[in-house]
Amino acid sequence: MKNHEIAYILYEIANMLEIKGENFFKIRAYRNAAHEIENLAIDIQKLVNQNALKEIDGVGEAISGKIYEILEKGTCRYYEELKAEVPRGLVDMLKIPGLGAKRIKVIYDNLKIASIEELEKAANSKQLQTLPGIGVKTEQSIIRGIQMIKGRAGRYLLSTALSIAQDMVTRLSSLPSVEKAQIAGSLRRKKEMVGDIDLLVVSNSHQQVTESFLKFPEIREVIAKGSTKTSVILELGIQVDLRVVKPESFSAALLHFTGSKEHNTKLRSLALRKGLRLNEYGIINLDDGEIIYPQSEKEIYKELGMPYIIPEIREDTGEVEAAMKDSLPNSVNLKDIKGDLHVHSNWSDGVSSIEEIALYAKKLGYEYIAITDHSKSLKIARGLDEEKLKRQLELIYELNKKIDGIKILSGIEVDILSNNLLDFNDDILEQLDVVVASIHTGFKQERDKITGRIIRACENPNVDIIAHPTGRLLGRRAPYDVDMELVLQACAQTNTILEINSSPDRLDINDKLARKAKALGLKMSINTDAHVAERLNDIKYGVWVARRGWLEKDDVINTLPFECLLKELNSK
Ligand code: DGT
Ligand code: CA
Ligand code: CA
Ligand code: ZN
Repeated sequence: MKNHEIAYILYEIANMLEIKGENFFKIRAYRNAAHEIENLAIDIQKLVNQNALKEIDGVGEAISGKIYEILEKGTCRYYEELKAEVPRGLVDMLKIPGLGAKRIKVIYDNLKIASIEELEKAANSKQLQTLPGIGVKTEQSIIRGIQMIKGRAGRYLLSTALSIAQDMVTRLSSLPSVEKAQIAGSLRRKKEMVGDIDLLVVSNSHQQVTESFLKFPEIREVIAKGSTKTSVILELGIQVDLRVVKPESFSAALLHFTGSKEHNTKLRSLALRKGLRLNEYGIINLDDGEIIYPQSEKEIYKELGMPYIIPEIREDTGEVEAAMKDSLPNSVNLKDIKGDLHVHSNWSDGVSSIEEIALYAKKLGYEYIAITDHSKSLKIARGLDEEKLKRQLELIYELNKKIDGIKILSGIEVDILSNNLLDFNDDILEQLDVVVASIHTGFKQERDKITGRIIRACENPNVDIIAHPTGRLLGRRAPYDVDMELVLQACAQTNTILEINSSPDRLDINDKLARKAKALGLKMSINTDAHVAERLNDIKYGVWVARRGWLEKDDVINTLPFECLLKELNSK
């Protein structure tokens, strides 16, 4: 059990106690303990081993007993009893902004409403405003609150969903009744955020697979159990749809459940024009009613008269038409990447030393790696001043003599200051191999101002790359108000490279912007912005953005061999 899993259960207990109308202090005690555990710097199991659980603020006799129980069994009796007693939907309703436990209880007691869907219907049909303590205004605010969580809830970072899904695929694959298990849906298309996890399993025994699957300990709730599909909600809130298919239908099912729906629809109407019906079981010839079971997705595309289309671009944004004309992109691959041009070391706010980073990059098979620590104004990130940067340059020079098989490029992530200027003068910047410029302050400035700051940076001949151009954090922070059309134009005019930041919560620029940038002839660099050597592995997320943006190897400068890269960086 991880700390956050234990914290989750304690929060849930607090929520259910609140719905039940229990004592305020008791509820607060559970919330406080959950909060402390969530923020603990060490693994809670270690504290237990040292018999030091009660040293956590807010953890007394009662709560520590439950933590022991949870660590041992994955859950505790108290939690299970509460879950049996309090309808799940009521706890979910607590997430609606402006709706507290008291009102939820009033609504439940009077109308027996126990889910957000029912609540939304009741609010829309004006049933809530008649209840004690709830007027027209509250009803309206409940409607807005539901809309808000609907827009946000239910979408998860690709990285989160992928690690859960891969773990499940491994366990499913090891079941004796399972021939093969595979990820489908938007997760296979590598969308930046996904609605749920779609899994496809090949087996001759649907029932055995389903039975074993439902025993997975992280399942909180079963929401549908049919003859072809089982849907569950995990403790973390994410939904998993499991479909079991017969071996002969695997490829047709994979194509179908990978989607997108729009891509499928287009393929199906194309098939019909050829006298074929395409569905999740196979391809039916409408003349003689015979069914073909294709051996691969490629065979299906071939049957429809086109080459294989990679999952990442199956969004019906022109890929089928391009395939018919045999003009699909020759998509960039992970193995094309020869280096990373945006990495932080322990000289600023990173964790790894430059040597560790270089050796890790070498292990990944890279030819080069750029060290781009923060610049002096970014105090919270321990940005480097001119003096420290000079010393770093000397160290990089030495390390390059010492380490074979990888080139370390000197660089900086120079701040684009709120006043339009860069954090370093040109005489400093021109000494570096790579200059990455980015915004870390003044996010709330007006559109013209922010756009102007970035364009000004593009105009500086020493700036090679604009990093995380929109500043968004997925699910947490909207982009700052920047006119990306103008930024793209400025990059095109000044020969400035745009970054695809691979950090899973950034993915900035996104797939759509990448495609636009390519259309303007821009070059991009897929960088990790890693702050610890292992995170150089995040590069795959950036490659997926690039593939979704129809990019080819030539559009990405860090696919170039070392000498060509230097030429490209010096060409501005
Ligand atoms: P998501 O989950 O919102 O991130 O997006 P998807 O694409 O994973 O959507 P999901 O999970 O509802 O369905 C998985 C795939 O199943 C979808 O991409 C295509 C296929 N599919 C689902 N419903 C339909 C449908 O009504 N018609 C067709 N043609 N395909 C469907
Ligand atoms: Ca899905
Ligand atoms: Ca689904
Ligand atoms: Zn950075």
